[in-house]
Amino acid sequence: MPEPVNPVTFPPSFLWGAATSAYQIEGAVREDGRTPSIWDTFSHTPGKTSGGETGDIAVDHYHRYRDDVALMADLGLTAYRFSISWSRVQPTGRGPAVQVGLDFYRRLVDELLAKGIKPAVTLYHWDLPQELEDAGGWPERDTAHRFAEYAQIVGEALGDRVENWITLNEPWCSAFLGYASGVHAPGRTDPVASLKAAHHLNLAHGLGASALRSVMPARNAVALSLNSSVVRPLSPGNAEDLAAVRKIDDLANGVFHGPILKGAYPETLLTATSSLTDWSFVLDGDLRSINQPLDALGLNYYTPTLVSAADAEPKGPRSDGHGASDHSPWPGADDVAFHQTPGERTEMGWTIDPSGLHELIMRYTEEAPGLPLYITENGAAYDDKPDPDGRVHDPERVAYLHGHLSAVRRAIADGADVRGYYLWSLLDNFEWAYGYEKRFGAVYVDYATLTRTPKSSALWYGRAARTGTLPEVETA
Ligand code: IFM
Repeated sequence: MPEPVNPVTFPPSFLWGAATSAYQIEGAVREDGRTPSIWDTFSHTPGKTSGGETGDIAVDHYHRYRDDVALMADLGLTAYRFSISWSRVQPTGRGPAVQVGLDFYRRLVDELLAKGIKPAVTLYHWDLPQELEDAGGWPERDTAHRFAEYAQIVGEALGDRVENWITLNEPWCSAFLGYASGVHAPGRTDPVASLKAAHHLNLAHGLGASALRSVMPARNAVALSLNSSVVRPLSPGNAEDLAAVRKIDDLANGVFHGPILKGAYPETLLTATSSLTDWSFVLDGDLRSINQPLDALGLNYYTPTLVSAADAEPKGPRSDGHGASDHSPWPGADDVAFHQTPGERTEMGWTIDPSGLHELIMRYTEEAPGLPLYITENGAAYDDKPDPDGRVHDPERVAYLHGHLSAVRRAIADGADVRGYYLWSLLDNFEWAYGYEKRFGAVYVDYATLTRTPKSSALWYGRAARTGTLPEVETA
């Protein structure tokens, strides 16, 4: 008889982490030789972010990192995923490194290790040095080679003390929100450029993974984080809706996991985009470079995507949750309509559905057997406000975390090898085109004073981290 599984207790080695990214929290954008990234340029362009907000100060983590690490340690977190600002380390995106830039990350890592928190480094979380964008950006092949050089520099500097590495975060957003719908930096709206960008991001991942491995101890793990979509049909029995699912699944998932995990782009993707490009930018040997063995895969999950054939429903504004633009982030998919999944939603308008996380984990467990998985992002934005006594009570986020962590636990019981979970996000921060309007943090930040106050979700999550068991959730 198999052992009965305690539904809320996790394996002892499970990592309980939180995640952030450089541009969203660091600030100090003009200090110590850092030059503008595409997000500095974009956020300073009128009309691109809510209220014209920028990451100039963000939550000033660059100066307050010691306190932020102490906060994580007090909560009881065992892991922290952060990203490196390429423009701090290699201001022009090429050439020698700036030691003072690397020193900031060395100090951060040392502080984490001293407090028993395992660091996970993301090399690229959307902030391309502006000079590389001026030279063509991700649609330009050379950017992948520049990324490999940068990966090697960071691997040499931190490879002795950081075991967990992520090359790219959510390359889908970099390629399709950055170059097709234009709601993210650099704000271009060219579908062909977005497909080239996707390929060069894949190439950057492959070349970057090899570069890291050439300079790091073999024990270190190299992964990437995909915002793999769980795509569902409006009418499961309708063949046209199922074709729409195939198309969006290829554009959201297959375009990355095809070459990375299987060494080929899906034939259905090549066909669906054939009126836009013949993919001749994929050169001989690229797929071999991209298809590096991975040590782990990072999955970022927030909400499922619901689609149908476009003529099944009257055409309305696209509701795929990726921001308003007249330009679609889905090249070659004008015949697909997006629908709001029914159910309760977070402040982003994203439907809460933990079953999607379970489905995603089981999909990769089947498609990439033996590959350890991490949930490298999951969380929710709510309109949090301090009570008169200064405490921040966020029971909706506690319920969200409980639901999604329970889904992870169920997947582990179903045979998935999930090694850790990183809550998005440690702190309220700059939510890209939404500016500071959406609060994803487990820790509340007062943007006027930059003081940090752990919300009740942070305390709840800290208890989970310390005990390895999900505490009960308050019911209203
Ligand atoms: O804030 C972002 C993060 O930078 C990437 N993944 C999704 C989060 C919430 O939108």
